[in-house]
Amino acid sequence: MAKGFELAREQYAEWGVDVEAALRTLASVRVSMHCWQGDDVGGFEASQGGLGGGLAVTGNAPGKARTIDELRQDLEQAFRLIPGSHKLNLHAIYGDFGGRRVDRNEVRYEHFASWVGWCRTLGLGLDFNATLFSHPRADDGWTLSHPSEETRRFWIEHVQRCREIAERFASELGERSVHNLWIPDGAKDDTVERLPYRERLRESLDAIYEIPRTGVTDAVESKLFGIGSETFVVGSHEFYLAYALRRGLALCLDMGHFHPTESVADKVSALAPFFGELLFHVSRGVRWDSDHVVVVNDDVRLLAREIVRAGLLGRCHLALDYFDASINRVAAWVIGMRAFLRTLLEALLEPRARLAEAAGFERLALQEEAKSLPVGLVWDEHCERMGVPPGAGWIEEARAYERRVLERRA
Ligand code: RNT
Ligand code: ZN
Repeated sequence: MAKGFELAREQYAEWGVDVEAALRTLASVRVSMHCWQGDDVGGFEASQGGLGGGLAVTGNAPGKARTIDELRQDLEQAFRLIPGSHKLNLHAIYGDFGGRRVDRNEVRYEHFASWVGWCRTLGLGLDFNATLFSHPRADDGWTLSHPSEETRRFWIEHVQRCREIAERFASELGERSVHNLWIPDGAKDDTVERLPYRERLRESLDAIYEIPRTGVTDAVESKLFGIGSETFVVGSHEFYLAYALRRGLALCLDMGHFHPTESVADKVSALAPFFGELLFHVSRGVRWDSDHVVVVNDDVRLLAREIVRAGLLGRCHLALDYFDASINRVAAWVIGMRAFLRTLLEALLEPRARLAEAAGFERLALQEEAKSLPVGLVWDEHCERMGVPPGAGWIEEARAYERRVLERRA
């Protein structure tokens, strides 16, 4: 055990914090890592028309995974540098389609069976997302709220099948599978009609969630605006908040999907009295983009702290959601996962009892003093115990992988 860690443990003990307990809790947290950072939300469908739904990935770092094997190789490398045991978050376009054209309303468990086997070997859980973008039937900007009944039916069928697949994930792996639904529906300019779109979305959702799926947490994700849906988003926060409550679904809060000064952290305790489960898309909004690589910043810190303070780790599903093609994609995963886990550790190490007891100026003063407690030393110890490089030690390995594998994918 490193000397630094022992000192840190003593220092935390003086503040009334049990470092070993914090480390045990951290080791039990399973974060869902998004597959789509590995290939710029491309997926493996036989016919690809490019990224849609107002999502944009910028950058051209070498080594984007082009096949399922390359993506798995990259994921394995990332997980070797991330402490703990986690989950993989798949989108429906990432099936093992074997080069065959499988339309969205035809996806079946068989197309994902090889992912389940792969996850089982690595001890990973598996979450799922229906994909309602990057498809000719979504090109005009509408899916589940589409004026055409035929188009709505097509997408309803897709999501129903995805929930079935998630149910199978859960039973195969013996761990709950989160199925999250985000749709791009919205308009660049005034549609004149708003209510009909929302009524149609509500009807589509009623059809989708009619049959309960065992072991599946169904979540719905709102958005403030997207590229091309600046004026109107059908699935807004209020819409899904109301729908999820009425229907008993989980709510997904993406940190990049709210007004910049709105605190997602504050929503935790506002929603917890009404929701059994919540899903967070941990992300970083920068100007118009909602999906920059996660780093340790105040937004993430406050969110982690709120979840931990309220004792809600067991009811919150934590997933990453961002895509950056301007840097090494494997490193982008590692940076985000390590940053988020380190933030959770910081929250777990907060001298909660001591701060809660303090009155008047003392609480603020102690909060400030607590900011210089040695989280980094505890984090390094956690990495060592989990068998991954501590500190900046992982960077060399990521570089080597870049040279050995990524740069050779031309
Ligand atoms: C889009 C949503 C959604 C997607 C992924 C790919 O704004 O955040 O979660 O990022 O489903
Ligand atoms: Zn999201």
